[in-house]
Amino acid sequence: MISVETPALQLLCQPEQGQWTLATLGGTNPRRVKARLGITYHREGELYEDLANSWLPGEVSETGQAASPHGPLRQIRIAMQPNPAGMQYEITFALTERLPLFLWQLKMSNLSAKPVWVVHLEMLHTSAGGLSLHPQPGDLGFFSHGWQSWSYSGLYSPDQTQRRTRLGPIQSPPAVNPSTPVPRRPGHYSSDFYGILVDRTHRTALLAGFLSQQQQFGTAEVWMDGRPRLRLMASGDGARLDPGSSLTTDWATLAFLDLNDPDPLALYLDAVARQHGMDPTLLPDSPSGWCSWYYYFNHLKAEDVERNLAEAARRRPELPLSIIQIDDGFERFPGDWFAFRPGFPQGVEPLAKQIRASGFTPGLWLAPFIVHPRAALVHEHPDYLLRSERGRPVNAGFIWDVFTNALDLTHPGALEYACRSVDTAAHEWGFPYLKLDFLYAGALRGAHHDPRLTRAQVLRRGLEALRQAAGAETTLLGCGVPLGSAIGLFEAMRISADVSESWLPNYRKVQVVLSAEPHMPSTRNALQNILLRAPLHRRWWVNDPDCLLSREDSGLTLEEVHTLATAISMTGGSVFLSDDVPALSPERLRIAQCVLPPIDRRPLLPGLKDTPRPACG
Ligand code: 9PG
Repeated sequence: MISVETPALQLLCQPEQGQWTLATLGGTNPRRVKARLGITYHREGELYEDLANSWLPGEVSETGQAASPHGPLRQIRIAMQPNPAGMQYEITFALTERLPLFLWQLKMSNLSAKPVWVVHLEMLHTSAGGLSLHPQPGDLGFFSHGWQSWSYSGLYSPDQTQRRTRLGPIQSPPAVNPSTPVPRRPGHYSSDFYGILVDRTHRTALLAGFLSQQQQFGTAEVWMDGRPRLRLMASGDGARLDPGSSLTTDWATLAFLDLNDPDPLALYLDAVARQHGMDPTLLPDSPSGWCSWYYYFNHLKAEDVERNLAEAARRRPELPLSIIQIDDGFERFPGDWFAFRPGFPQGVEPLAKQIRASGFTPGLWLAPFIVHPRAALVHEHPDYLLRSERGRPVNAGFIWDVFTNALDLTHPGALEYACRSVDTAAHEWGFPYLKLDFLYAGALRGAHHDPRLTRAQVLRRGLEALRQAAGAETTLLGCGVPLGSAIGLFEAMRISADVSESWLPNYRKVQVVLSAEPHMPSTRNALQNILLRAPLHRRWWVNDPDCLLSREDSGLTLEEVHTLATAISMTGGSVFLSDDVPALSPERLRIAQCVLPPIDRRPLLPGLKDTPRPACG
């Protein structure tokens, strides 16, 4: 038994039993997690599971102190002898001295002569009865955090079934992490990057997650049928670990939260920012602007941009917008970034000049990782596409009325091509503000050109390359991005599903079946994440709650427009109007004026983590 403690927490390790216990110290309400680890991999066609029972033989353990972005750590490091299969493991447990945070990390080295394929690294599964938030049982809930910008985030009571898409290959590739289980029974929930088990009766909670997502996608899973159980996984994605190579997980973390604290997530969210070397005070102010998408969609023409620009310039004193952002609709097909549609005979460069000359910042949409199947790129560079084991381009979801494909970012030519679109838009066409969309397409499953990387590594490296291509002077808004992968690389981030001209999801005005879809464009779905992800604002980036549709004929009622305007405004993120500005009535213009300029303060949302509300729609 080895132990280490800080004023707030105590960790007990039992290497011979492969078990550890984290307990709170002091206070009237002792809380405890007793857990095990497990690593699963394939070797020569057989499945192995290591670390599940014992961390012996031949371990060397040491306790010590180390520096970290979170201040001094008290550590226990257990370095094991290689096992008979030639796998060697090292486990590092750490308590932060000044904060009540517990961190741990696994390292796996392949010292054998054969490659292995890593399935998953189970960072934690609680032992029977090993999870206690309070001596008396309480009314439990689980906060599930969606994978990417558009994916549903919300709190569940044990009698609810987790919201999921029923549209399989149409919606799952964009919205769902393929390594995160999709629970179908009440009481069983999953969450991406971090999740929170809440005891609403005793106003306490346990957050389980990761401080970064640079190495593996992380998933928290909870069972609340009976005594609660928790599991935390890092996905190996079947990536190959060659002889002589090793892998290390991102830091996993557990934090006991106090729900009476008005800002209970600060402990975790600030630690994640620090882990990425971020200083949130250096983030730009929340911007305001106009976006073409939700009025013109992809029927946009250059003259529509010009008319709205002229109107925005005329109304500038009473309508303080700063960015004029051209969305999807200028390019021939997503993937063909250097060929324009007939509505943009001169491309977008002259528009950037006009926008700048009128005193606004030119913004442009790009989707550098997704490929429309009719793009010329598909024939010019078939090797750039991510393919399945059988050689078929993988499905990136049903978007723009077609099943789309994606680039294989481990192919150097493909990544270079993606970066060239960003570099050209920023440095040749003159757009200092870029909305980079559909970035989840860089994290799909497939037979990658380089099979040694996890999907999280492929995506993070792809995003880092885009950041470098854009240059430090360009402002990047991420959209459709797995959130944990983007921290520290984007100034602004879409944190919700698309708003739409309808409260409920629909396809060509058909609502049946689709109204329960949780991630599809719809004003209700957007509002859910605008509220639930408000605490991320000015911590990980500037939140983008998507656009305000103010016009009379959008299909939203006046009350719905008011609700959207209020949520966008009160949660402090960017404020973008997406109407035909010259056609707005004075009353509807007034709604936009009321929410400008952006408030830019992070709100406190009492009760967010301990009631099922807001349960929009
Ligand atoms: C441009 C749009 C806008 C918008 C983005 C993104 O699930 N879906 O099928 C789906 C389609 C489009 C979409 C989101 C989801 O919208 O969020 O602001 O830029 O692309 O095509």
